[in-house]
Amino acid sequence: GTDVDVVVVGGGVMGSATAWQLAGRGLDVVLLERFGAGHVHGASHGASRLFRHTYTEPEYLDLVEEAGRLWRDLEAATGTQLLTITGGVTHGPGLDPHLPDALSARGVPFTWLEPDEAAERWPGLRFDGPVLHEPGTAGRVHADRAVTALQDEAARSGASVRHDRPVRRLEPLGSGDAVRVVTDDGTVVARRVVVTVGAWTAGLLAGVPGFPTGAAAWPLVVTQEQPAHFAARTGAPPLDAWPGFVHAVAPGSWPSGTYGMATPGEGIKVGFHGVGPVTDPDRRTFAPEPVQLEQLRSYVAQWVPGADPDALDPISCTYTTTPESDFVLDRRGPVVVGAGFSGHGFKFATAVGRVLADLADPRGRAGTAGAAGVAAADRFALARLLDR
Ligand code: PYC
Repeated sequence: GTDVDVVVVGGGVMGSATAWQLAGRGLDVVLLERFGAGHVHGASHGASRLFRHTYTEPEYLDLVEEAGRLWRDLEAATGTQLLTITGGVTHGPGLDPHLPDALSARGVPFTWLEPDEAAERWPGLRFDGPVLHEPGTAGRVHADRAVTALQDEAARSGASVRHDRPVRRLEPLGSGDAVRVVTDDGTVVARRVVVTVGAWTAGLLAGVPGFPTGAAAWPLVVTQEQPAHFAARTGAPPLDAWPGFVHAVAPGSWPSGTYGMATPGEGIKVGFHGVGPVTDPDRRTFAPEPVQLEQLRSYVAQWVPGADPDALDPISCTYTTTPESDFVLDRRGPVVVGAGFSGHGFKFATAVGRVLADLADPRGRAGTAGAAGVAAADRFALARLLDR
């Protein structure tokens, strides 16, 4: 027999959202997180993440629209503000020329501004060519509050949320319809397991039938990224008047893009997207790489006149990146995997939780991401990553 319906391994935002969805459906769920609440070892800590619709792919547009509705549902259920609309701007020579059509086709409102008009409107920033402004549907997700809200709601629906519980092994049982989850304090047998462990994905799944035996077979690159919080300069616009921003530099040049947003309580977060050194999540130094930090300071000096490049507080987090930056949302046997969020996943977390819950629901027939209702979800299939 089994002890529970589903064990979710990994209590970052993706696992917490999955546990929230599963418990809300009346399933018996255990969420196991290896570190303490609010830890900084993964990719879900800190106060803010960008929320924006600036994608051209229908799969991501579907997901972000659903995620926006679900963030609002979670806010209503918890009485906590989780998504603040500040507007968002995208500029730079790498701005995808297909974006306007993709947004228009969805009815996502946006306007174009000349760079000097935009600089007048947001004097904390400088702009590099025409600026696409998404005024009413972009902003920031309150990241650490969101993780807490998801876990609280999961627990309110009956999930058991356990911190400081590293999972050592997953052992699918002979019948193929249950998994023994081995921890230091014993085992739990579940009908399904959801693995949402970010940088630890290849390690935890090594040797589980249906998955590659060694980390080398997973084209997942784990990097240590190092955005920073910069203090606003005296006279800069108030923090709640800053838009989220993405500066898309030309493809192939370095860095490929820079992003940022004001984060009340922390300052102005600015980071290069996905350029950090490859790391081992168990052997990270958390120390900023000095050349990149210097490049970030000089970026801020040039492009973010409202922030003080000399008053900064570095952040360290991981990215787990797939070859095309597409997520993995799929199931093999009783094991469901959500991985490879490639530094752009947080905004989608509530919808990702819904997809992973569909895949994991032992009463459902959703054996693949496609069946779980993600349009053309081939994009998210494990085979795309592993069987290349
Ligand atoms: O997807 O908007 C994004 C993002 C911002 C920083 C990293 N990714």
